[in-house]
Amino acid sequence: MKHIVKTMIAVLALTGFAATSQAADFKPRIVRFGYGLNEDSNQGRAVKYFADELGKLSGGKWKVKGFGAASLGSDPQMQNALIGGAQEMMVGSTATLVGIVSDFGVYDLPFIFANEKEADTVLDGPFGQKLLDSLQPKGMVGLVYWENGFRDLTNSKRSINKMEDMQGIKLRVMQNPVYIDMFKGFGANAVPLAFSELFAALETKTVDGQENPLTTIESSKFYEVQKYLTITHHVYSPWIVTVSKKWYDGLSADEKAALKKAATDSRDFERKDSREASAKALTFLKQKGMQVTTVSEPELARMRATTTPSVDKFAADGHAQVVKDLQAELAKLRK
Ligand code: KDG
Repeated sequence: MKHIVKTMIAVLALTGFAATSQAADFKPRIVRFGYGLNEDSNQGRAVKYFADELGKLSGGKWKVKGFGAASLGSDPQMQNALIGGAQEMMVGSTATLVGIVSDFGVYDLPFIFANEKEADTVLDGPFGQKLLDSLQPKGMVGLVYWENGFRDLTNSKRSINKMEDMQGIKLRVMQNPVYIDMFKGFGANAVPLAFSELFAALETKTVDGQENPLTTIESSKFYEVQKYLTITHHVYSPWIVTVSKKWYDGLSADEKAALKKAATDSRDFERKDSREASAKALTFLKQKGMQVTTVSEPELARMRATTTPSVDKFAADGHAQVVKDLQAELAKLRK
């Protein structure tokens, strides 16, 4: 009798197991995940984390392949590949999305977020979700935001301690009107250029400087071609993880749930990893010989005052509501 009972328990367990694995509806898939930074960067490490996580959640049926260093193209080129269904996934800057949904320019407004906590709360809350959702009619699905980080200045010509020191500096900026207006307001000669072309432009002195978070300055080895680093934290820059809507619409409910879970888990991993890497980057860059200055609070206040026209121009260009909504979210946080 005992033998029969044991056999029945084994059969039930196996049936139950089989039912569970059949309930999880995953097809074998290859997912091409493109990104712009090097594999050995906060962005590359998070793509690998995401790939490992989704491999586990799909029972090994999904193979996520990371393509770094803009090997699948620049951010705008990858965005078009997702919209056309030629590529499944990418992570890039929200700043390069303004050609698809111009309201994303709100995240480029200078001195908007005071710290990472504010950024996390707004990006992961209803305000950030509304912008993620605005991509769907355009052929992309926004999953989550990762952290690019607070941006600082580097250049090869001189130490920058005040706005006037930027006069005449050919400064590469992202291909985005808010950045162009902001740095023109500081007195620099703003040169919009794709990230994938930036190192070569710095090396050949086509441009004198650029602005990016410390983690990017380190992982992209800008310290090899830039002598001066100025800590300004002038913008908090998000990355955004997106998928092709053409591809996404063909996924099962289980596959969509696993994709979202892996994306959310990778967001939390990436932010922690980025902040740890950022805390170490300044020491590393000093050891690599960069001359570091930090702009004083009074000088930052002067810089902030000159950015008002660029903020007003962005609002006047049909973005008054999104600016108002973001300022309302921040006011709630700061009560
Ligand atoms: O994929 C890399 C870029 O999207 C990102 O690093 C953008 O900060 C950026 C820059 O300066 O282009």
